[in-house]
Amino acid sequence: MTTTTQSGGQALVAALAAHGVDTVFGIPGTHNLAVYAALAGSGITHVLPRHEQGAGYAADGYARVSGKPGVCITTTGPAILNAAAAAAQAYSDSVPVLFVAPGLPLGHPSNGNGYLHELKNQRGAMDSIVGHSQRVTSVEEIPLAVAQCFAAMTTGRARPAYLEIPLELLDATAEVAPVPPVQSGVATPTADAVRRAAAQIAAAERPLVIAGGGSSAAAAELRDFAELLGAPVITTANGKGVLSEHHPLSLGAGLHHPTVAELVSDSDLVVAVGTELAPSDLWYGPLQAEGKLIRIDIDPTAVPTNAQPTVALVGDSAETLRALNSRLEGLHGGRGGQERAAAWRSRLRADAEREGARYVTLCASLDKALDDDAILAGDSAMACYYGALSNLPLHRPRSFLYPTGVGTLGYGLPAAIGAKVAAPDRQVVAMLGDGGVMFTIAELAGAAQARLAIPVIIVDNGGYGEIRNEMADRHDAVHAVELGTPDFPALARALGCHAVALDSPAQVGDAVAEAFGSDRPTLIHVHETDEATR
Ligand SMILES: Cc1ncc(C[n+]2csc(CCOP(=O)(O)OP(=O)(O)O)c2C)c(N)n1
Ligand SMILES: [Mg+2]
Repeated sequence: MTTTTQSGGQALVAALAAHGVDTVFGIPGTHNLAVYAALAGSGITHVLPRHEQGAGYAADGYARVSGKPGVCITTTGPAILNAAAAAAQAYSDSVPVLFVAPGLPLGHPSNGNGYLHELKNQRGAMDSIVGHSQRVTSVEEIPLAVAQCFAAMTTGRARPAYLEIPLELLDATAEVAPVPPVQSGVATPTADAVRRAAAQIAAAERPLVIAGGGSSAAAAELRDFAELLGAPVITTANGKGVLSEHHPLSLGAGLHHPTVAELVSDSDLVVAVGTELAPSDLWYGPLQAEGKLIRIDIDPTAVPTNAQPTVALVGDSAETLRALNSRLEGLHGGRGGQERAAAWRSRLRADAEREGARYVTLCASLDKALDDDAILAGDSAMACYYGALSNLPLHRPRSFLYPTGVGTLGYGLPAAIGAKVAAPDRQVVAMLGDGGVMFTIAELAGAAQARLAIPVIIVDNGGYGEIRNEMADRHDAVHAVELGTPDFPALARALGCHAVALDSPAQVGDAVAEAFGSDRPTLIHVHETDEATR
C-alpha cells in the first residue's frame, strides 16, 4: 500500500475526495485551520454559510437533492453545537450528512480548564444525536475513520455521522495510507417473505400504497408496482413527488387528512414503502390497518414501529419492489384503480383546500411558475404544512425538502441553498414563515455571494402563527408570539439580494418566475390573507 506524508487536515480532505465529495459547507476557526489549508486548492468547492446551523441545513438540502452524503465542517465547541440541530433534523429525516469537527487535544482533562471552545464532552453531545460517531486518536486513522463514516451513512437506513479529530492531529504529520470506499451490497428481503407478500397483494381487490422518503430511490419501481396493482398512491411529506402528482394513481401528499383514515378503512390491503408511519405524518392518531398491512423497509427496527404488518419485507425499496413486480406481472392494473383514485383524490383535494384555505391562491400561483422538476425547500410554517404539502403538486422524488419529525425552524432557506448548489439547473424555491426565516436569515448573504437565483417566499402573518393559534385554542393568554414585521425587502437588499413586496398571493407565480432569471436570490414578501373570507 502506498503511503504519503500528510497532515491530519490533508488526510481528511484526501479521504473526503476519495469518497466522491466535491462540495462542503462550513465555517473556519482557529482549531480547523489545517483543514482549510488542505481544502484550498483541493478542487473541492467550499460553500460559506453565515452560521453553522445554516451549514448543516445546507449540507442536508445538498444530500437530499444530490443523493450523495452532504458534508458540514465546523470548528470546536460552539461551532459544532450550532450545527447540532441540523444533525438532529438529518437523523429524523434519514439524510446522510457527515459533520466533521476538531475536538479537544488527546489527553486534555475534559473537565474544564478554560481551553478555547472547550466542551465537557463534545463527542458525547454529538453521539447522542447522529447515527454513527467516532473520534480518532492518530493521523493514520483518519482515512479509515472517513471510510467507516461513509460506510455507516450509505449502508442500510441513511443517517448522519459525526467525525471528531483531536485538534493537534490536524497539523501533525504521519505516513498515511488511503482506505478506499466500502462497496456495500444492497439488502434484499427473503424469498419466502416476497412470496407471501406477493400472494396477499395478488388477492387484494382495493389495495393502497403509502410511500415515504425511503422510497425516494425507487420511483420507477414504485410507479410500476402501483400500475401493476392499479393501486392509488399517497405519500408522506418526505415521499412527496416520488410518484408524479400528475399521475392518475397519485393521491398527493399528506397522511393526516380525515379522508385518509376512511381510505385506509376502505382498502383491503395497505402496502407501506419506506415510511415509519410516524406521528409527525399522521397527526391525528396511528394508522388503523391491522391485519392488512405489508411493510417494506430497509430498517428492520422500523418494521414493528407505529403499526404491525402481516408481512415485513426488510430490504432496499427498489430491489424489493422489483422482486415483487416480477411476481405480479400478470396483474396489469385491473381493479378500476384509476377510477378509485379519482374519487378519493377529489375528496382529499377538498380536505386540503379546506385546511389550507389561506394558502390555496399562493400555491396555485406558484404552481404556474414551476417546471416538473422544481424543488421546494420549506420550513415548519403553516404555509408549508397546511399549504404546499397537499396543495402544491410536485413531481420528482426528494423535491419537497421539509423538516418532518424534529420540525426545526430556519431549515428552508439554507436547505434551498444546498439544493441549488447540488442542482444549479433546476428551479429551487424556498418558502418560510416570518418567524422561521429570522432563525437563519443571515444565509441570504451567503446565497447572494454565491449568486444563487433562489426565490425566497416569506409568508407573513406577523408572528408565530401556529403557536398563537395553539395558545388561543387552549384559552391561554396569547403572548410572546407577535413579532411585528421587519422591513424584509430592505433587510434582503442590505444582504445583497433583490426583493419585492407583493399586494396579493396571486402575484407570487410571476414574482417567482422573474426571480428564476435573476443573478442572485430574490426575497418575495407576501402577507398571509384568508382567501376563504374574501
Ligand atoms: C427551532 C424551533 N424553535 C421553536 C419551534 C416552535 N415553533 C413551531 S411553529 C412556530 C412558529 C413559527 O412561526 P412562522 O415561521 O412565522 O410560521 P407560522 O406558524 O406563522 O406559519 C414555533 C415558534 C420550532 N418548531 N423550532
Ligand atoms: Mg408567521
